[in-house]
Amino acid sequence: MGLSDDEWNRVLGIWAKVEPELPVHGQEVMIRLFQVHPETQERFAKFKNLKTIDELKSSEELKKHGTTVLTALGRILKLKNNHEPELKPLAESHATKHKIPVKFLEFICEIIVKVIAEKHPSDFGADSQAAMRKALELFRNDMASKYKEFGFQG
Ligand code: ZNH
Repeated sequence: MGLSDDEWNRVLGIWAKVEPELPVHGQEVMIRLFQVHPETQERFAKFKNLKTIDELKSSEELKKHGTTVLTALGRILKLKNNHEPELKPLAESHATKHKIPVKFLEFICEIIVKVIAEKHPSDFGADSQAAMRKALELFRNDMASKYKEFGFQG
């Protein structure tokens, strides 16, 4: 199910506030993902040995990866319902190379909403949060159907 113009405006409006500090948001999202769902950290050869919160916080690589993830997500969001060309290579690598279950995508999406809500309490009210959840659900659903095309059940 698609989003209305008003919903897309809300999604892209808050994203414009996230963008100037993408690395800070990305780092927080990754650390939170690993802390709340430790099984996700195991999927990263390059991060699974970071044990303590201090190690996670001081890893420049982790910050860089968080930035990569949110940059890719931002590109997809900005394409609204026409994200297929941007989504396809991501679905392919996550299905065939990284093998990341859809459940893990759900985890990270929920954390993204929470991190944005904490960092932008006055700009990300209930309606905007609902719109963002809807956009992320669209992203996940389309990732899941592409996964199947690549032979990964997710
Ligand atoms: Zn991911 C990688 C995005 C989620 C895991 N990723 C990546 C990249 C990007 C991304 C852009 C680079 C390129 C390729 O493709 O490879 N992700 C993303 C996004 C999301 C995600 C947008 C959502 C939102 N991931 C995820 C999750 C997980 C993952 C959830 C798990 C758990 N990734 C991953 C891995 C990798 C990636 C493992 C590889 C890393 C290295 O470098 O090693």
